[in-house]
Amino acid sequence: MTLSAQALNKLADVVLHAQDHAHTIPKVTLEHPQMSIEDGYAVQHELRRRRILRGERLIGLKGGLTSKAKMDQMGVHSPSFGFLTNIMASPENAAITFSSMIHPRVEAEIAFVTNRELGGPDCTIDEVLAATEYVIPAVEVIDSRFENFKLDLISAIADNASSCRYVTGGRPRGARDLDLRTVGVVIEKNGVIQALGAGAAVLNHPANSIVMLVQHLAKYREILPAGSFVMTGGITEAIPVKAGDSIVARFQDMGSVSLHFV
Ligand code: 0L1
Ligand code: MG
Repeated sequence: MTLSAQALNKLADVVLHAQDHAHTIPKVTLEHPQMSIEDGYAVQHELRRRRILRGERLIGLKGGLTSKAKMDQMGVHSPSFGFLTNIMASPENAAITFSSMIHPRVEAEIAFVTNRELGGPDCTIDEVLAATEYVIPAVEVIDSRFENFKLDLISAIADNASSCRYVTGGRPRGARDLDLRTVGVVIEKNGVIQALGAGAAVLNHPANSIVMLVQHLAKYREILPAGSFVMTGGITEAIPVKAGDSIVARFQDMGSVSLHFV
């Protein structure tokens, strides 16, 4: 860690204010170029602590930047992790208020719900699949608080991996009833296909995103508890949206997720 407790708290103030009031801020690494990834997570952990203190419930975790398309789009080379609270959840067919966000983008993801604790640095894909109650289609709405969505890995981590909203839908399926690598996904905006891909775009297998998350948690002596909801990361690049746009993400053999922006 390179940041003092005082600097870390000040950054948490600034980022949380930007998240709450939907305004942009400069990348946190501009003021603190020496910041490390650990510092980024320290800011994120402070955001989580404050959100829970003010009454939000922790619903789950997410892997971000887990596909080559996303890494290329954002110019970074490794995944990030973030947290999800109840105020970020929106129901299927939700009308999402565009003015509560800055420059949102949507991405189609496969989410997992676990039924057994996962922990340790040696977690495997097989252990993740064996500990999965079901997988379910999801759309994440990300909204970087950084100007022009220009970010670096450390800044994105400090901004809770751009978390903003998420919607689940379609049909829950057993993780071993599908080949999650070849599950196809098509994402449409206003009836026009914007991007398509398959589950393997996420680290060769979406369950690998959870393996990496569990390894990440192990560094902080944390585990992924039974009953966790985890979004594994966008299968394609993220699609920009504006007020009036309707999104449908169609998942092969898993149904679809719809939402629109008002
Ligand atoms: O869910 C994501 O992939 C977001 C990671 C953070 C970077 C970004 O805003 O794309
Ligand atoms: Mg995502």
